[in-house]
Order: sequence, then structure tokens, then C-alpha cells
Amino acid sequence: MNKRALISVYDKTGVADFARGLVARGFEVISTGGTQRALAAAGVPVTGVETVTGFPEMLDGRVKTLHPRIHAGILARRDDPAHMAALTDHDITPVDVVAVNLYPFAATIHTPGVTDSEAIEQIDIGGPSALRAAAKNSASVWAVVDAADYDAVLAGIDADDAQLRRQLAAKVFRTTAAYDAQIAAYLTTDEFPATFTPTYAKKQDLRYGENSHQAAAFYTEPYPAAGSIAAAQQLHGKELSFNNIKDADAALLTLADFDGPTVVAMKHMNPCGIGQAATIEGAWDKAFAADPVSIFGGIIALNREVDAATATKMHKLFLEIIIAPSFSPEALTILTTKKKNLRLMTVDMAANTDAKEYETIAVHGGLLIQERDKTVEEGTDLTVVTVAKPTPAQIDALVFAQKVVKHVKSNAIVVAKAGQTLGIGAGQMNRVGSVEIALAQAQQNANFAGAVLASDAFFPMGDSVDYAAKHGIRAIIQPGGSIRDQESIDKANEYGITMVTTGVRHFRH
Ligand code: 93A
Repeated sequence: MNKRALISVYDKTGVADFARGLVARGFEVISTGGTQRALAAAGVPVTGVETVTGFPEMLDGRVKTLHPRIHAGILARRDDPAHMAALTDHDITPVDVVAVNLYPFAATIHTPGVTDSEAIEQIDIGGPSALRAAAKNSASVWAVVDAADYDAVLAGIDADDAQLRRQLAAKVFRTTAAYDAQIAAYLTTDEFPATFTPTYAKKQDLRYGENSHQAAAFYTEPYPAAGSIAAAQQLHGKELSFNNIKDADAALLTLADFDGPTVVAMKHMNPCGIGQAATIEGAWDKAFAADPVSIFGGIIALNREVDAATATKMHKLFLEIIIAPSFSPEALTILTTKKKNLRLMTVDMAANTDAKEYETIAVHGGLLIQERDKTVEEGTDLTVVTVAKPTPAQIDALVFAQKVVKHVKSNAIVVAKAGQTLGIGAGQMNRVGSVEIALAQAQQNANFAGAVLASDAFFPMGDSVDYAAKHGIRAIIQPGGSIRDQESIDKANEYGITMVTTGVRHFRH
């Protein structure tokens, strides 16, 4: 009995050489229309699938390989005499290799202006069916979904490598599962979040996870948002680590809330310095001066091109990553000199503002999904609750501090002035603890006089305001909403400082 291979590929890359390799190993190659034409044009002997099925391709190609002469040939158990007798009775040749890649459904739905019927037509039915049949019968049959595997398959056929057949079968089911999930997401409108596709594909293995004894990998969506860390390009430096990716992601999402030239310095998932100025160099100066100690080993995200002057200043420090929309040629030369490990990355900052509609957080045994916290307070969203009213400069500083505090782990407190963080208290179990940390840092800064303070959630009692006022804070922004708000307001009035409320909590757990 002939050995037979079914080849039906949308992406014809490498298929002629693969088919030639099969023919050289005694296979008869059968193919669907386009693949048959491509192979014939490359001089590879090939039989049309219509000759095998005795049926023409039907319904605009919706039915090509969906036929018992194909599927029985794939699915028959080779070690079951009854199965093999049934093939003989019906004059069906076993199919030992199925090489198929699928209609590009995900690419189609991401094409601007695509119609619904064009999308639906790109749902491949016959391809996954043939692949799944081959993968089910991987005890004997080669199921090949990835052109990158063609050479390994030819070698595996020579060695009768059953282990490889099983790994290829697993890849088929991973691929078809992701493919179906994309279709499901496209059709879904009545679930939250409608766009959620649990269809991540491995982008890269990582050297290790959070620590060196933890194995890790980076999986990304098929079409990650243009401004996301998953879509960022690395220009220079050592391979990204697990912690780098997390920090860079947090830095980009923080930066997305700021409009003018801004620099975010990230450490361990919290900003250690954020600066905003008329130029990117000025913004760097402020982010650096915010906390010149913690920035060591930091992840720096900038929302303007990195120029030579800024690069020269950054080059003096040990930094893990610099990520920006672009680097001037001069800046690139400066930053790559004697810094072979420094990771330089670019990302489309214009697309960064809409970077993420929802976020997922893994818990043991599940996944939490929530809308991203996209609320950003502006000066007009503030309610003054004290006798003392904020000055315009204070309002600017309060709004700036409030944008920062949203990106700091709760309980979060930010002390700031004139587009610069001066002290950040993060992740304390007790709010007054974060107030103390933020102020201890801020008071070391020459710029401290007249600083303001932001809190990510309301003050449960008056102690935080008391501490802040005693340590030089002149204005406070907080959501409000505690049953004991009045205690905090009374404290502010007692010290003659101003307080505004936003009505919006920004916990970050
Ligand atoms: O429309 S289908 O779902 N019906 C089928 O019976 C079928 N068989 C293979 N699409 C089908 N295919 C797909 O055709 C394969 O998955 C592959 O992507 C494509 C190859 O077509 P051609 O050889 O004509 O370029």
C-alpha cells in the first residue's frame, strides 16, 4: 500500500521542499487546489484531493478535504485489523502525514475595514478537522501545523520518532484551541470582557522567573496593542528578564496617564521618581532628583525621543531598561557605548494611552479580570472641603500627585511639587506608615517647601493628616468617603492647610 501525505496549506512557505522530501521517501502527496498548483509549479508530483474523493471542491471551497476517503485514511488505527480491513473494503489509502496550516482568521479580523462575511469565510473548518484527526491518531500519523517543523518531521519519519509525533499532536491541539478561542472572542458580545481571548502564544522562554530557581516564559496575545510591552522592540542590550517585563509594563501604563514630556523611573513595580517638564531632559532631571538612590537599577520610560543631552545624563547611571518612542542617533551612540547590557527599547507611545482595556491577575486556580483603571482626575474634578482654598500651582501639583498615586501599590501616598515626585510611600499595611515613608524621603529634597500630598484611598481617621501637616505638607488630595472624613477635614482646618477630594479611589493591590 502506498504511503500518502495530505498537504493543504494556506501559507505555502517551505512547502515545496517539504513535499519533495516526502516524495523522496516514497510518499504520494495529495493536495487541495492552491497547494496542488503551488507544488506542481515547483515540479513536485502531486495528486488533487478531488481525484481521491471523487468529489469536486464545493461551496466556494468550504468543502474540500471533508470526506470519508480522507478522514478514514487519517483516523484508522493501524494496529486494529478491523480498521485496516474497512479501509481495504472501501478502497481507502491510509494517510500517514497531514500537513496543514489554517486560514488566517486573526489576521483577517485585524485588517482595517474587513466585513463580517469576509471574517466568517476565514473560519477554517476542513483544516482543523484534518489536523485534529491526525493528532488524535498520532500513534501512527504525523500532524504538522507549523512550517518550522518540516525538517524535523522528515528526520522524524526516517527515525520513526513516536515521541516527536506526540509533541506535534500537542502543538496541533494548542493551535486549534487558540484558533477557536479567537473565533469565539470575535463572535462574543454578551460577556465581559468581550475581547478576552485566552489565546496567548509563547513569545520567548525566559532565563528564569522572579528568581533564578523559577522557570519562566513570556506569552503574548496574537495582536498585542501597539503601545504595550508585548509589542515593544528591543534595540540593544541583554535579553529581558521576567521582572524587567513586569516593571517595563508598569512604567508604560503609568506613563500613559501623562501628556507633556514625562519620565517615569520604576523599581519593583512602583515608581521611585516621576518628572514632568517642558523638555524631556528637564523631566529626566526631576525624575532623577526625586530619589537619586532608588533609581539605581531602575526601569526608565520616557514619552519623548531620547536626545543626546538626556542620554549623557542617563549614561552615568546603572539602569536596567530605557524605553521611549525613539532615540536620536547621537543618543543611541552615547547609550550603547560601554553598556552592552543596558536594554534600549522603543514602543509606539501614541498608541500607549489606549494600551490595555482590561487586566488579568492570576490567582491559584483561576484568573481575575477587570477593566483597567482608566480614570484620571483633572483640576475640574476636585471638591475643596477645607476653609483654605488651593492655589493654581497647588491644584497642578495635586493633580500630578494624584496621577502618580494611582500607579503606586496600596496603601499609597505620594508627596509632590511642580511636576516632580518628592517622596513615595508604597505597599504599607497601614496608611500612616506610607505617609511617614513618603515624607521621610520628601523632606530630604531641597524642593520640599510647599509640597502637596496625595492618597490613593480615604483616610480612615485624622492621624495621617495630622502627621502630614506637622511635617510641612500644605495641601492634600484624597478620594474622601470615610464615615470619619470630618476628622481629617477638621485636622486640615486646624493646621490651616487645604484639602480636596475626588470621589474616586485608586487602590492598586
Ligand atoms: O473551507 S475549508 O474549511 N474546507 C475544507 O474542506 C478544507 N480543507 C482544507 N478549508 C479547508 N482547507 C484549508 O484550505 C486548509 O486549512 C488550508 O488553509 C487551505 C489550503 O487551500 P489551498 O490548497 O486551496 O490553498
